[in-house]
Amino acid sequence: MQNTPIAFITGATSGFGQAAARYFADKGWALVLSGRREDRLKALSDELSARVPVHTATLDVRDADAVIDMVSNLPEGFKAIKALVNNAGLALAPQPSQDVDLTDWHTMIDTNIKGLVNVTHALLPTLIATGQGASIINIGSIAGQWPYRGSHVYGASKAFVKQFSYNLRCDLQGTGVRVTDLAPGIAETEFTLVRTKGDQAASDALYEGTIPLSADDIAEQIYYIATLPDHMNINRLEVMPVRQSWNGFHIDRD
Ligand code: NDP
Ligand code: 8X3
Repeated sequence: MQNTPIAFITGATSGFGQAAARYFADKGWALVLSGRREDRLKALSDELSARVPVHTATLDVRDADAVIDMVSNLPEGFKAIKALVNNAGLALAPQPSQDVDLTDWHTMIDTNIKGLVNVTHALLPTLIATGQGASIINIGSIAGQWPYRGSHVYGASKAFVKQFSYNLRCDLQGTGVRVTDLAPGIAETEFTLVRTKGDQAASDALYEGTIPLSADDIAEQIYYIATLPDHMNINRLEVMPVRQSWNGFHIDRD
């Protein structure tokens, strides 16, 4: 246990976070896993804890006090975090800005921006203490770089993730802690089900007839970033499926 590296993964109840938990467990890492759905955390812990040490905590990343409490009370053996995977996040409201409820914008800001900041702030002292070889892997998105209709606050929140990652790197210069903005394109998870508020047909239609990224594809990239030689930092890694590329500009005509 002494030399077992520990990964702290938010949003481990589904999609990328869950796949990353499995991937890191396969490689022998100890895990601190969080998310709001307790039953899923328990199931994942039951699955993985026979192989590696696992600590789970039901956590809403929007609750700054709860984040501080959880991080301050990590049990012995789970304190020396080596990789923070800031993955918890969501998109809501695929319709244009003018048709979106303000509460949906607030939820994305509170989760994707404030939640990520809450967790990062709580774990920075730990990561700096780990020093050389520690990583913060922030899950951004292609939406943080490329505009498209219906992306509004979601894409803007991921642009925050990108710039925050770069700025953190400046402040962490000399500590050995790496920071990466991992920016995936379309990937089949529960993401679109959440974005459409439970419209399974819309989710199925989005992924139908193409080959999106899988959660396992992204888990592999997360692990790759976390295990690079200590002197290397990938600043931003944008990954799309081959069958996704950019759209053209829209021109309004008479
Ligand atoms: P999923 O919906 O499958 O997983 C999202 C995870 O985030 C869940 O585990 C969920 O857990 C957690 N989460 C959401 N809100 C909160 C919260 N307030 N507090 C704690 N945990 C929360 O989607 P993905 O795996 O696809 O998404 C993971 C990340 O990847 C997100 O940041 C997303 O924006 C990003 N992304 C996704 C892409 C895609 O196409 N799928 C592409 C690019 C980026 P619970 O509900 O149990 O709290
Ligand atoms: C979401 C990626 O391709 O749906 O982060 O815009 S995409």
